[in-house]
Amino acid sequence: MKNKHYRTCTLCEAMCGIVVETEGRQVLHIRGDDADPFSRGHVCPKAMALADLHHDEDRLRTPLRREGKRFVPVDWEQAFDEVATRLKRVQREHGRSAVAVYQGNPSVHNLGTMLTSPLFIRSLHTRSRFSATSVDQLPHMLAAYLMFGHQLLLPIPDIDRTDYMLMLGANPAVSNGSLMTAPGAADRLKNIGARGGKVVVLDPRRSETALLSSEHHFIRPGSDALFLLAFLHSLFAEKLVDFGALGGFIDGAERVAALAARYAPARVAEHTGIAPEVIVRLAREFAAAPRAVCYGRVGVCTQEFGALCSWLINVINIATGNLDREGGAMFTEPAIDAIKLGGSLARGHFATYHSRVRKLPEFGGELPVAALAEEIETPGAGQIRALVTSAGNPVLSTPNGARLERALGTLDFMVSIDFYLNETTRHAHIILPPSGPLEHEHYDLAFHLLAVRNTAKYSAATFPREKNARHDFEIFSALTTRMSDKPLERALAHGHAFLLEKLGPGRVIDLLLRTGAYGDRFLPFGRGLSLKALEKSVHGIDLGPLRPCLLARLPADHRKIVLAPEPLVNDLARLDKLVDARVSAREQSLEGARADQLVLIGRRQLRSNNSWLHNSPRMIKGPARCTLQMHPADAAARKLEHGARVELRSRAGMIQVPLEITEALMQGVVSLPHGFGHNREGTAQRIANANAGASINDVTDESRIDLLSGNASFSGVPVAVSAAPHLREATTG
Ligand SMILES: Nc1nc2c(c(=O)[nH]1)N[C@H]1C(S)=C(S)[C@@H](COP(=O)(O)OP(=O)(O)OC[C@H]3O[C@@H](n4cnc5c(=O)[nH]c(N)nc54)[C@H](O)[C@@H]3O)O[C@H]1N2
Ligand SMILES: Nc1nc2c(c(=O)[nH]1)N[C@H]1C(S)=C(S)[C@@H](COP(=O)(O)OP(=O)(O)OC[C@H]3O[C@@H](n4cnc5c(=O)[nH]c(N)nc54)[C@H](O)[C@@H]3O)O[C@H]1N2
Ligand code: SF4
Ligand SMILES: [Mo]
Repeated sequence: MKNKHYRTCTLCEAMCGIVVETEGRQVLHIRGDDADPFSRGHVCPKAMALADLHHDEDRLRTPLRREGKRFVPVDWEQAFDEVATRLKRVQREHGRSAVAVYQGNPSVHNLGTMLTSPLFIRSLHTRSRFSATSVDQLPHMLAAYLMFGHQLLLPIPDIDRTDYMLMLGANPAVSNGSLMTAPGAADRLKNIGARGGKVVVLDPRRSETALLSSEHHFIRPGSDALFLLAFLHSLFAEKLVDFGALGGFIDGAERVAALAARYAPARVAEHTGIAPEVIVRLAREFAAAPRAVCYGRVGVCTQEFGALCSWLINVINIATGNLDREGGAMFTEPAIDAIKLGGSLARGHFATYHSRVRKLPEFGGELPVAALAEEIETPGAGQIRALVTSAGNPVLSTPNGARLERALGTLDFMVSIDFYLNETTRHAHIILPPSGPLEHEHYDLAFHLLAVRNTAKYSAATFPREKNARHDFEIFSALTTRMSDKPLERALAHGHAFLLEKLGPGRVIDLLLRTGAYGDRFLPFGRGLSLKALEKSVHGIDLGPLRPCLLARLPADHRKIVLAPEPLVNDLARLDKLVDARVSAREQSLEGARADQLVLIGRRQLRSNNSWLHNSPRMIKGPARCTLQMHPADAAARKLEHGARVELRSRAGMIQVPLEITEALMQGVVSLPHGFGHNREGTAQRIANANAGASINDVTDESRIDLLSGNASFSGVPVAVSAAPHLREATTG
């Protein structure tokens, strides 16, 4: 029998409503749900990948245990027991922190994982915690923590009501928006222009978003903090600063004014590649716009001054009265509010301890993943000897993945919770494959918090999980109960597991919805939200546009916005070194370094989801996309031709890729997508293996990070490019 299921796509942050047409266990088709009040029918090509993923014969369906070079199926209980026994053995012999955890990006798109992985991690009592946060949005969270007193108080651009959007290092036309859940972001951007507003994009590449914008400027990779400081300089110098309604709640305005005074547009022009008069004009336009917002994403986070950028973007919004104001950068009031629920525990902390080898700061209890390899390799007390990965592929997604990969091979024990045998999980001794995205219910705990409207939506499972399958939450519960030794912990773990297994995550959502801001509070005829209400409204419920609410959302002991947090102010010295001093060759990345050197940036693609949709026939079809883009002048200087195979070398490593010559790139900059490199022996993703490409993270550098936050710095890696010598194989394989 044919059926229609309404649900939310969980592949990216956009939360598009989809209609999944099924027959038996087959997915016939997936399309956008026109009746979803938030996404209004929008989907991107990736939605269909959910069907491919569901049917993928390479998707693992039973636990695997490595024996020599082979993986053999084992049953679940045996696998759980062995994982617990071996993790405990490592901890007994080498201490609790000898077991590390890495949680990847899909964790936050998985309700069961969100509800159960924290308890599992607690049961490990380890300081060796890592996640994709430190290759992504960590600087924004740090800025929020230092300025607003809570790591989750992330300002969201009010894209539907703004008149002026200044965007740095983001490409929502492809990514569909990030820390800005806005399904159909490209249309929303076009609407800004259509209502007489302006979108200005700063990007070293004329991106798909730049093509939709009113104005685009090339900016040198890693120089955004200088641009933002000069922009602030202009605001102060021209007396355009107006804090608006938040005026009485700001600490440190004079300090920021004094700091900005040091960065005249002329001083930064050479470094940023943006003329002083352009900076001054943009500042004037921004201040004059009735409603304006400055927004920056991955391109400004994953660079050497990521935290400074995140801070300065907030400062610009605040100094022009655009924070917490309609059309500016706003805060959400979600139906299930992690900020309220998490209490003081969720606020975060910073640098309360440091990594063992490089002394990098923790943030919110996690260490920067750029330090994972060295923590495995370096002997001594606290050395990592075992690793749990869940929903992550750090071999392809973290800087110098090749080094990490070598380190993984030396672990005493590794377990991966993942449904693919890929570049990372092939190193595991045990792989625990969870059910697929269509086989479990869903409520977005993370992305309603980051959405441009307040909305709520619940999706029932499209298919029941197969009999012998386990959901992520069942895997975590099984491991937590086995790892919890202390009586109280054990009781808690068993209670938690029992409740979730008996009731399912949906009941937890019900409780949280009903007691939340829009809840029915369990009143018999209450009209508020409950699971039942959401089950009836299969397309989701719109709870209205964002409203000014920051003052009510600030933690009780943090009544003021800290405009000039000490750690950020102090970090300016590091930036100044680059502007003023003669700097060593490696530090010259802002200036393109040596004449033969180029700097590398990434390039997200519409039919790709970080490293893991390349086994979908529909996603990988078409011309090869793992190409190195280069400006014609840079190609001519190296006598390189379009389509030639080139060798890309950095301090960290070397790869070979085909060259694509294009004027879309700033001179001196080259661009390569991430998530490829499926040529590793022993992986089992046939379509991805046949379209392997090379991994950019074999050349990105774990020693180049944002020193303040510890975030990876993928943008601006110095590289040399030359014609590939014939018959030489890529280094990895
Ligand atoms: N199709 C697709 N969608 C995705 C993903 C995917 O892999 N594929 N991934 C999802 C994830 S996990 C995330 S976090 C989001 C990310 O969402 P976005 O941040 O919007 O995506 P990116 O394409 O990484 O955009 C970064 C932009 O920064 C530019 N850039 C690079 N270096 C610099 C620099 O130094 N300064 C400036 N100003 N710009 C720079 C790049 O050219 C690029 O255009 O996308 C999500 N959506
Ligand atoms: N050079 C460079 N590197 C980058 C970036 C960049 O722009 N440039 N972007 C960075 C960013 S923003 C991010 S978020 C990271 C992503 O980094 P990661 O999260 O480490 O990597 P992914 O490629 O997202 O891998 C996700 C894994 O989760 C598995 N998976 C998918 N769904 C589920 C599920 O429901 N349960 C479980 N258990 N497993 C699941 C997939 O099979 C896959 O193996 O990459 C980062 N790396
Ligand atoms: S934009 Fe994101 S949420 Fe929407 S269909 Fe594409 S992958 Fe799914
Ligand atoms: Mo990400």
